[in-house]
Amino acid sequence: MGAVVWLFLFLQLCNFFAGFTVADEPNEEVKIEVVFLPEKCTQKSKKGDLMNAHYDGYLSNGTKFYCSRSEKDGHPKWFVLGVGQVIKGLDIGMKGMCPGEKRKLTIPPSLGFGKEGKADIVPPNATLIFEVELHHMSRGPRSMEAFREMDFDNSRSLTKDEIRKFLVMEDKKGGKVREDSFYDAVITDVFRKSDHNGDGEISAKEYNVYEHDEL
Ligand SMILES: [Ca+2]
Ligand SMILES: [Ca+2]
Repeated sequence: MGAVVWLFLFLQLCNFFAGFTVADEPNEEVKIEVVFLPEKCTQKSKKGDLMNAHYDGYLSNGTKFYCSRSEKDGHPKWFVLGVGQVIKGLDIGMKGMCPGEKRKLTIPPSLGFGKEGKADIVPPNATLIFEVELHHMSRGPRSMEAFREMDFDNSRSLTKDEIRKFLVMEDKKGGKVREDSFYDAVITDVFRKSDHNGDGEISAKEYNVYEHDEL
């Protein structure tokens, strides 16, 4: 459970592809090919899940334009599925996956970077091919269960001290407590992104931004 909260915090630091929006074009679909399916597949990804995955992106001529394995020491990427943190084609194409599964996704321009493309990386109107591998997933990082675990005094809001206490506690369990400056940086970043009214606490409402986002 504590891990989920950590993921929430890391997620705040990791917003790859965030903010790209594309027009809905319902007749264009993501083509999904399952490349590898583990024997055991009891849990399937759904909207709001926290995903930890590798994804390599290619243009249709085979040029690799993105490789999660060569960035950030090759750590798989964290993102929340289905809420626009990645391009729409990935949000759609990575639903219903189980941990360990590999897929090849062919994403039309309208569900990728559209007419504009992306700077010098993806040309306009490009069809994208992604090879994705889901390593791990968990319930959404913004679950209220995670919130309650951090809200030590049950005040329905989180102070910096509560979050710090929680992180240190989790790290103690894991056997490696880090420098104060590390926690300071994480907490500052979390508050910058989540404390919308700037009152120095993260309320339940500020925390759980996805609660009303379900279809
Ligand atoms: Ca509290
Ligand atoms: Ca607040």
